[in-house]
Amino acid sequence: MRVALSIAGSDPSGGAGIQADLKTFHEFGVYGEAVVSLLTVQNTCGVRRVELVAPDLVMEQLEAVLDDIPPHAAKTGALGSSELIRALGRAAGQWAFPLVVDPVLAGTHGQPLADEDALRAMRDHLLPCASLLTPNLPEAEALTGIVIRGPQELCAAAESLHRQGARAVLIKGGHREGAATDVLLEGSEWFEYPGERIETRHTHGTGCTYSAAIVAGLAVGSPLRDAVAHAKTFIEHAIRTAPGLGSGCGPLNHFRRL
Ligand code: PXL
Repeated sequence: MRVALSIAGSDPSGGAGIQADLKTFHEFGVYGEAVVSLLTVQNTCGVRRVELVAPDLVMEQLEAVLDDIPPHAAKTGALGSSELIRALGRAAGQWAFPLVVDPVLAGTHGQPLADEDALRAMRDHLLPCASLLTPNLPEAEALTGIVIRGPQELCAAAESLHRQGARAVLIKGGHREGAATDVLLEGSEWFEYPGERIETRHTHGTGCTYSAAIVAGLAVGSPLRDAVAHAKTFIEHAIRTAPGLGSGCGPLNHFRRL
């Protein structure tokens, strides 16, 4: 049995955060573990409250899991505080399994899930431990200070994040105009994942689900470029067949075939 771990926030509506990650791990046939970093109070219409879990409590959850059922790959999602991010950075330096860092700065409706200090801590302490960093366009801009207007700036941002220590960088095109094409920089190699733009408001948890699908692929030993390709196919299907739940920005279809 292959094992994947998510260190992320809770979304009680089940579409994003650890709930999305666990559903995705399960769908990929991987045993899922989840360490909770923060609690949101939200539904498909918006986030009403965010409560951070004390960093020492998060680290204790993590130690308990790592002592007993170490994962084959892990991811981080919304982490909240700079203190937790620094503690995770110190721990992650020792890990032998790949770590995907999804540098979540905001929820689906733009509600902040990280402040300026957390952004700096992510850049300085967690990014250098990332086997893969998966920013969307606003996150890539915030982490690099580069305004991304086209492919040239997008590549410059990926190179900058790679220079800052991320072994690979996947910049997601969901926030671009036109096609939702993603670009992967792995070492010195570039890969492009073309994607159709799907017109829908049901995109809640897309980033979480995408990075979880990549982690599941890494947990079963797929090369990164293949894990991203499979995850991209999965996420496109999940968006296209979203069940339309809730009266706001609804969740995806986390089932592979339904
Ligand atoms: O998709 C970003 C995200 C991450 N983590 C939690 C969230 C969201 C988006 O709403 O709720 C817990």
